[in-house]
This record gives sequence, C-alpha cells and structure tokens, in this order.
Amino acid sequence: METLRISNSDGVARITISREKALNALNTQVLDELNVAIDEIDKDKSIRVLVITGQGEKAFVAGADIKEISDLTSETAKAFAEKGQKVFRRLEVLKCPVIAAVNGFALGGGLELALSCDFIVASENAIFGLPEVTLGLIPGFGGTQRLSRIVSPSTARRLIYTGEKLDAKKAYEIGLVTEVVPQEELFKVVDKITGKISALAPVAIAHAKEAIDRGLDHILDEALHLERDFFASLYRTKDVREGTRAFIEKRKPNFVGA
Ligand code: DAK
Repeated sequence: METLRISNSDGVARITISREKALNALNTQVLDELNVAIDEIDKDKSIRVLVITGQGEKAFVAGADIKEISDLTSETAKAFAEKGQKVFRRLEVLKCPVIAAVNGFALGGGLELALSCDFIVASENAIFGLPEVTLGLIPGFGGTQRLSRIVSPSTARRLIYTGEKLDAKKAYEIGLVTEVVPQEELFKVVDKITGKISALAPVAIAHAKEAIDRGLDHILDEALHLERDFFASLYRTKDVREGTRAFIEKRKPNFVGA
C-alpha cells in the first residue's frame, strides 16, 4: 500500500491515510487501497475493532483530491462517486465497529469518510465541514444523506448550504462527535475505547451494529422485529452463556467470539 499504513495488534486494526503533503486528500488510489484493506479486514476474524485516522497532526483528510476532481466529466464523476460511496458503505457495514480518530481537518470527503464510521472521536484541533458548495459541488460520497441522519436535518442543511467549518467544540454540541480530547491524548482515549470493545463478545457487537444500521431505514415496528431476531439468534452463541454465567459467578467473562 502506498497511501495507507495498516497495523493490527490485539484485535485492533488501524488504517492511517498517509498522503500528508496533500493533507491526506482522497484520490482514486486511496479509495482503491481502502477497498483492498477492507477486504483484508473483513476476512480477518481476529479483528474486533478498526480505527481510521490521518497521518500527521494537521489533517484527518482534507477532502477529495481537488486536483483530481477538477478534471472529471459528468460520466467520470458518476464513476468516482460510485467508487467512493461503495467503499464508504463497505466500511459502514463491516462486522466490527469502526472508529474515526479525527486529528485536524476533516473536510468534504474526509468528513464523509468519518460519517461512515460508527462514531467519531475528535482532538481539540479538529475542524469539520462539507465545503463542496464552495467548489460548485455537493457532497458525493454520502454526506448529504449521512450528516442529516446523524445531526438534525436542519443543522445538516445549514452546514451543507453554507460550506461553513466547525471546530471540535461545536461539532460535539451538535452531536457530530462523541468526545473531544486534547490532541496528545487522542490515541490514548481511542485505545481505551478499543480495549473495551475488543474484550467484549464480537458477535453481540456485530449484531448491535447491524440492528442499528438496518433499523434506521425501517419503520419502528419492522426495526423492532429485526432487533428481536438478532437478540434471539445470540442465544445460539457460546458467548451469551459465558457472559451471563460470568455475571452470576462474579468473575470476568472470557468471550470466544462464537
Ligand atoms: N485536495 C488536494 N490537495 C489538497 C487538498 C485537497 N482537498 N487540501 C489540501 N491540499 C494540499 C494543498 O494543495 C497543499 O499542497 P501544496 O500546495 O503544498 O502542494 C497542501 O495540501 C497543504 O495545504 P495548504 O497549504 O492549503 O494548507 P493550509 O494550512 O493553508 O490550509 C486547508 C489547510 C485544509 C484549510 C486548505 O488546504 C483547504 O481549504 N483545503 C481544501 C479543503 C476542501 O475544500 N476540501 C475539498 C472538499 S470538497 C465527488 C465526490 C466527492 C467529492 C467531490 C466530488 N464526485 C463523486 C465527483 C468531495 C469533494 C470534497 O471533498
């Protein structure tokens, strides 16, 4: 991989987008490599949680690569949107949780990437925005849809129509990020979260993830039906026996992931 650095230890994988000179902007190569990385992570059953971040202290990802998108035609733009949307959707439906660790600019396609993750942990210097309208565009990697599902639709409209940038504090206030931490503590906090998740029952977490993702697009009665089915199917796993027994026996559970 030329544009990504990938690590994997103790069930926690990390993808670092590494085009620091271009503030980690997303070009076709990054999207293609992300697609391959997701293939590998999807196959590796030992991975319990994935962290996505950007190389360096200045940017998570400063958007789609403007040099590359400036030359697109309507046809190639459609193919580029399809590629980006497909990769981000694959990330969104990965079995394991995906955390965006945002350390600096998360603009345009960068924010769209973070929105495809399960949640966003931001450092104090993080800056968010969907400035596509300032380029005569709209978000093309899912931003119009995901932002309006995560923050209120009117807040999403305001941000998308003005292209305004938000600091981390404001992003927290509107519910875009779950926490804001000092920059030097970003990975300490993320490690703590991934440590907790990776010690838990992965099938239960995968089911919770799928229930939330699929449930959001169903009416409540159908979504509750879905939750019921997932809940019931967990009784076929060893981990539910282990988790409940460990509680009764006042000991720590040892989940096996089955
Ligand atoms: N693309 C390419 N290069 C970028 C870049 C980007 N998005 N952002 C920064 N860079 C490069 C700069 O050109 C500069 O390169 P050199 O000039 O040194 O070669 C280097 O990174 C450092 O940037 P600056 O010198 O500008 O650094 P500053 O600290 O002064 O400013 C900044 C940082 C983040 C405020 C500024 O770089 C900036 O405004 N960047 C652009 C942010 C932005 O507008 N991002 C794009 C959002 S629009 C589509 C699907 C999706 C999209 C589009 C189409 N289709 C399906 C067709 C998505 C669009 C977007 O993401």
